[in-house]
Amino acid sequence: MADRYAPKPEHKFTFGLWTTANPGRDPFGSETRPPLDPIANIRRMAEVGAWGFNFHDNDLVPFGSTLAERNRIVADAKKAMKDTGIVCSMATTNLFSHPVFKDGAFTSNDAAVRAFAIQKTMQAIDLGVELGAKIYVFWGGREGAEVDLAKDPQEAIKRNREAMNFLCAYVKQQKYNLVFALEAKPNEPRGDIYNATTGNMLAFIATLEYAQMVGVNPEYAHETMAGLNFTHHVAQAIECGKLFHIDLNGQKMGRFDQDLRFGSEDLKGNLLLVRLLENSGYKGPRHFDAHAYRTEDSDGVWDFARGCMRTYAILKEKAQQVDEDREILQILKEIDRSNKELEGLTKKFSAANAKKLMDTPFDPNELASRRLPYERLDQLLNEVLMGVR
Ligand code: GCO
Ligand code: MN
Ligand code: MN
Repeated sequence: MADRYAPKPEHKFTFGLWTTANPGRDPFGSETRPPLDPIANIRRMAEVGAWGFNFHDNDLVPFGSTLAERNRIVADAKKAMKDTGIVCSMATTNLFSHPVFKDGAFTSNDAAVRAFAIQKTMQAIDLGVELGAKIYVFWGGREGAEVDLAKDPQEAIKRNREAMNFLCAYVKQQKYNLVFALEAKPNEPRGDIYNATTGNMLAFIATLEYAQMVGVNPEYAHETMAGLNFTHHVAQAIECGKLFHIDLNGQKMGRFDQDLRFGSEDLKGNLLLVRLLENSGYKGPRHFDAHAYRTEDSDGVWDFARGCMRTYAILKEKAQQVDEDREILQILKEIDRSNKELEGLTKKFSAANAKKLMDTPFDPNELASRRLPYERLDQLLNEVLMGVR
């Protein structure tokens, strides 16, 4: 029998080259896995059923490579893509590994570092577009501070804005078919990172010169680290037409950035997240920005990758089951207390509506007594999840 949870191209599952190549290094210990060549990585991703891959410039082309080396690697990557059918869905810049970026890239106090960061990003955009990327992610890992006296946070936001405006204009001048997706994170590697949440990013985007080509790339781990509700952030991004990309993974609240296998924590939260993505008509990639446990060997990495995709496919089925469950539907119907007349009054302000509303009598005690059977609703959701419905 065919595996109904097998990954399919229409799932749009993607992995960053850095995710499956993660060698298991952490602040307390060295690598537990050997390096993985990027071209072999691309081929293996295709083999396990990913639709696409993403990369930082230096995941593919090592920092400081010559033009000839770069071109040879690009040719090899294109061949792997052609042979396997995998696409390059997103590209991004590594503006965090080299010591030059130790105090920030676009927000550094040093104008030469800022200019170098923009130059490096222009080159990385060219590289991404050459491989077919349609989305370009900005994650400012070093755009933050430990010593707030050293960098004016307001100035940092302005510098970040200037960089975005410059790079948007570059994309337009080059006539690239590319949009930007900004990824927030509250901290790590910096003590505090500017634009710490997806909500901050949405507000920041509204101040950009080419705001229409800039959206967000929320990451499950990042809002969760901060103790926030990730699904609410994604919903807000969707609601304002700004969900351009998404980083899915697993994370416990209040910890360092764990980047665990998707669904390994908080299955209920992830079920509701998948339901939101699937029901919203979101067409973008489902990117797993995570890595295998440090305890895994090279083969275990692919168990990790398969697990991310399989969990998503299962949760997608469960979400559908939730939406078809008669008892759940009945409760949702019961708590949906729409009222055409009142809604007509409050939808849009007019003097007549305001007057009518002022004259409308309400009985707060009667309203408060209306039943909200959330215990039963949540139990039913749990039972779908536990597989007994
Ligand atoms: C993290 C971040 C990164 C970015 C990546 C792409 O957890 O450290 O999420 O993995 O997503 O650098 O910009
Ligand atoms: Mn992360
Ligand atoms: Mn990420």
